Amino acid sequence: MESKFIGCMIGCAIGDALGAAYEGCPFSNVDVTDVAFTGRWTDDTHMMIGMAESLIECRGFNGEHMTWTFIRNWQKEPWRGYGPGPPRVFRLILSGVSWREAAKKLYGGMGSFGNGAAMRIAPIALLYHDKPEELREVAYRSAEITHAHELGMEGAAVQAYAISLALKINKEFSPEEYLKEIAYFTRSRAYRDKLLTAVRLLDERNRRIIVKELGNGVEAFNSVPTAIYCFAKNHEDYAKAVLYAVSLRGDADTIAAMTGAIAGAHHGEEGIPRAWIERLERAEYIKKLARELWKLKTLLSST
Ligand code: AR6
Ligand code: MG
Repeated sequence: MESKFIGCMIGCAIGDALGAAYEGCPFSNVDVTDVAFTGRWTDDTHMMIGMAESLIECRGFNGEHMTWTFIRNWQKEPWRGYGPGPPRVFRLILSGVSWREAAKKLYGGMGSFGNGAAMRIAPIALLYHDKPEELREVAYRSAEITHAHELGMEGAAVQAYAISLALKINKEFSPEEYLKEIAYFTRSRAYRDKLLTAVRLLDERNRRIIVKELGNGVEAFNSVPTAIYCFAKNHEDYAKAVLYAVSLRGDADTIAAMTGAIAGAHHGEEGIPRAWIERLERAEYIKKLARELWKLKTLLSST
């Protein structure tokens, strides 16, 4: 299980870094490779790291602490490619708005439904993987810090649940059952419909149809089901799953980060190409956080 914790966090960062070169590229049915892989990751991994740091320091979820950890990390490296929403939330908090209220002020008072809350969720998925209802609640509360729209929050819970299931996959794995189980977990019709559409598309070879039906955008509902689909379709191999996710273009770094977290949770560190890990920025630090989360999980389970 320790290797799966590492695989999940490293897998997320590698997906992010692989996809970064293709973010926003126009759609093409052509395969992608790792030639442009520099190992440099973006906001997805930066926020995942902040989430892990806060969980470890507080021995569990603490919303205020996590908020300030996100803010401090962003202040140190604001150039990581953040979406427009989170920095606006951070500036509001720095100007005196409560961390509980700031995210609700965005997008005309609706809050954000961007995929930013889902892309960073791996550490929460790992720490709460054996308690689905607590996992859902904590995922919502962590999402709300920057993504107060219910579809943004739901994306985080759906991605967290997809990771938690991937940790437990055994030999009788059925991609169809996997997608259906997540579809039954979600409380949102929008996600359920997409996940059931994903079941129907498992054998579809035309990527244009996948993008048209599931989406490849920055909205959580146009990327979380797509990322889960990329894993379900390519579950036998980590590298195949993330490269497939990148090949859908659009919000490639975030979709591949989410696919990578799920595939890494399933295959563990050993399932990820070593050459990629060696080139990954701050890989040792990310591994250290994953190990500490695993230790914390063991400690919490024994008390
Ligand atoms: N109404 C309309 N559009 C919205 C709404 C809304 N309520 N909420 C979000 N959007 P944001 P993120 C659209 O700004 O989720 C980085 O590249 C809007 O177009 O909250 O953290 C990451 O790597 C908005 O700009 O940021 C990810 O790829 C967009 O969704 C991505 O950005 C993103 O929401 C994550 O961004
Ligand atoms: Mg990014």
